[in-house]
Amino acid sequence: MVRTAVFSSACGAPAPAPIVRVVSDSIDLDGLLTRFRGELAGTEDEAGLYQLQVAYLGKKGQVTALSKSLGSLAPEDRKAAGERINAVKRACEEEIAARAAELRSRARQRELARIEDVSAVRPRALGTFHPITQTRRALEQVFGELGFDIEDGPHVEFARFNFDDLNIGPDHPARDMADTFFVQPAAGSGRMVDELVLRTHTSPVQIRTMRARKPPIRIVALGTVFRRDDDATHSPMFHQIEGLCVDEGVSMADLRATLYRFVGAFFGRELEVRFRPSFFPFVEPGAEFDMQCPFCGGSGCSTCKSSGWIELGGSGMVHPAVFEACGIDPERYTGWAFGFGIDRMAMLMHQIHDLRLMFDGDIRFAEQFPC
Ligand code: FA5
Repeated sequence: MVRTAVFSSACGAPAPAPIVRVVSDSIDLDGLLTRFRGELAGTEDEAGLYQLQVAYLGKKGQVTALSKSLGSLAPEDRKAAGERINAVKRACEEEIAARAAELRSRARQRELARIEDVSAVRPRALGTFHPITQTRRALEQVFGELGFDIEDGPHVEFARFNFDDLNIGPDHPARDMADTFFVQPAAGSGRMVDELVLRTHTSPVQIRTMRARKPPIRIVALGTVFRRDDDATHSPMFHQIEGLCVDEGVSMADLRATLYRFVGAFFGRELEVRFRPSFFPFVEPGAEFDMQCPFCGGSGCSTCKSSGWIELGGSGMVHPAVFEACGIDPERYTGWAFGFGIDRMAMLMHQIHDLRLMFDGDIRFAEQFPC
């Protein structure tokens, strides 16, 4: 029997409009469910599903409204009505979830159909770091582990920091136009500027560091430098690493021990280090330093040209004139510095014989050095 009991307010006043007949028959609940299913079948995307969910199960949704109206039923009818409304609610929830899964699956099928042969998709080639970047990072890591801070400096540098404060006087050949790229101040700027150059080495970072910090200092600076050079082993743009240590009582023995520790950690085996007297205006005494060849261990091979040694770079004790230019007392402090080419180190490690290959930008070259 269809009882057309309409929900009414608890105080007995007539309800504003019939909501649905739920008591003891299922006509309107069935009708609601039928309507819901019709709308669900016509829903083709996630946004539509969401709207449907709100319309039926949301705070102001049709099913929720029925639940809220239970209080207006006769007490003996409430339990049965509540169970039936809950069953409808569960059915709506389950069917929405099933439809969502169906829509997702269909979307995936469409996507797979679009790609004709999944196995024919070629994996995208991953890039690698340039061998110079790889070498630079490895150097940073080793010196970081040895307790050095990493410092940086600008590529366009004051001639004073690049030359004068490093005890490189006005007549030094490095200051010649044939060796150095000079930077012109903007025409008509009317400003008095110090002479600017593209830094020819990383040694001006020594000056910047000692002007900014008081000893103890233990830093490395890695970066790009520029010189008017161009052949198979010299590039106009290349990379150097600079090391600087300043403190009381620092000696050349500390420098040798540090370089020894560095090559051992970098090449993963014990290698001797040796000095050969040399001249750099900013150190006294100055020395070139070599390491035992990491490929033959010193017995002689084609890489070390049968000498057993590989030349690495320049080094020495910081010149008192450099300390004075930076406001550091040379009576109290001593220090050492070293510098060498990162590109040459990368060439050595990868047995590359022409430096220009590094800068040609040929992807086939770069691909040979996966990291
Ligand atoms: C210097 O540049 C000094 N500033 C190094 C130094 C630092 C000495 C601290 C003492 C104390 P040199 O001009 O020799 O030194 O260059 C150092 C290294 O840079 C060389 O051994 C070489 O490996 C590399 N190099 C120099 N010129 C080029 C170039 N044109 N292309 C590639 N690498 C180069």
